[in-house]
Amino acid sequence: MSSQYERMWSELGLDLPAHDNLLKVLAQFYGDIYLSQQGRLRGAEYLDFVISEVHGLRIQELCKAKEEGKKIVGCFCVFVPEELVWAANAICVGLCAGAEIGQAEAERVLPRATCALIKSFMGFKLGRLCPFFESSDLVVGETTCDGKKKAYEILGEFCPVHVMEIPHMKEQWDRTMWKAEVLRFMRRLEVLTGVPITKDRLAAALRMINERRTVLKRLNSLRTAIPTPISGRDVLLVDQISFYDDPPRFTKKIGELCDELQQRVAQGKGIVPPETPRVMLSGCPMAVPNWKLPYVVESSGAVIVGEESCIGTRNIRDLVAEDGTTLDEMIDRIVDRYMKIDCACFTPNQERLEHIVQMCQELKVNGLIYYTLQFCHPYAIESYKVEKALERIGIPVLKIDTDYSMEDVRILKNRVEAFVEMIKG
Ligand code: BJ8
Repeated sequence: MSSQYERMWSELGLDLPAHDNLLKVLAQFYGDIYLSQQGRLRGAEYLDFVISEVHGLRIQELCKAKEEGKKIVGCFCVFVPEELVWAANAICVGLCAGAEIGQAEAERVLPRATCALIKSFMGFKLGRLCPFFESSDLVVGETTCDGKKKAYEILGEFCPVHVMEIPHMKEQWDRTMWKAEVLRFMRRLEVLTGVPITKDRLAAALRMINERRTVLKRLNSLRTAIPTPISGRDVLLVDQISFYDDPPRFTKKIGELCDELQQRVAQGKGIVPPETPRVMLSGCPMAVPNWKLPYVVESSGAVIVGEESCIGTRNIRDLVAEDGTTLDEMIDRIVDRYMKIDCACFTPNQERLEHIVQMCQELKVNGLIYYTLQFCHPYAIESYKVEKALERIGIPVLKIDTDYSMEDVRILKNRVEAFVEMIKG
């Protein structure tokens, strides 16, 4: 891919040697973790293609859109109402935050004891490694956890950043504040693009994003079958790609993959024997190319059947109601939908516990792996309540606290293998 796109990357200002290195690591990872799987669906060719062109064709599309006057808006958090971005005729993209590369750059401005996700996005920006970042006309941050909130102040020295104030409770006052924030974001987008967000434009954007969430819901419902018809790794990849690819194309391709999956389920076929221990992951989001733990789990005799995470069910559980007839009613529907997010940044956060219990029961899991990135206090502290809630329904929990390095893979594998042996019994 390198020579074909080198000019584009250079015009975007990427550090070409460092970027080449990133692509090499990505290709090797992908080969080892994804292409080595047996019995994948034909529809997985779309996933392979998107990943092989993630810094190529997709970026070319973004550059073309920019030439035509469109703006690119980069985001990190599922709290950012992307419907507004599309309604303002801009393109919304998720920014990379799942690789260790760039960490040394990040540690020039951030304390070492910062979570890997924050260090990763800072490293990508400072190291000029990510063409999505370099294409973005605006980066949207949020005041979810303290690490992110303070890191965006620094990031703002290197690119235009808009920070959304996120409520941390769910009282009436919090909703009022959140609606004001949504409206402030809407104005910022209108100034950025010069396109007023109208009722019709917003209705079309709501529909488009609802359709994407609906196809992901279908995928998640099909994978509940026993034997499991698709690997957790592949479903995670689908979730990750949903943040990058063009929404209508993604919805169509994943719809086709679901049709194939449905046939497989009807034939009673699985990618693993029916007695394979079923595991659910819960906790911090796994951004591309953070595939370490899913690989460890699925190469240790278990299969992942659900992800309680933002790159997982949290982002697709709720749709925005499409019954608003005025612009203000539509904004209200957006406000209400996003207030249902149960990120660990909220207090209290009883809904999350209920969702986890419900998922474990519906997916018939044998065990839950609670995943935290080192130095992530919201998710690490909330693990106490999750473990207690699951103890009440007899689901064993394994807690994994790690980062993006590969140094602990052996240790993780030993711990996961022991857990899988235990839940098998
Ligand atoms: S809505 S989960 S995407 S904030 S892992 S940076 S919390 S220290 S990512 Fe998140 Fe939005 Fe919540 Fe979802 Fe901080 Fe923890 Fe790091 Fe985190």
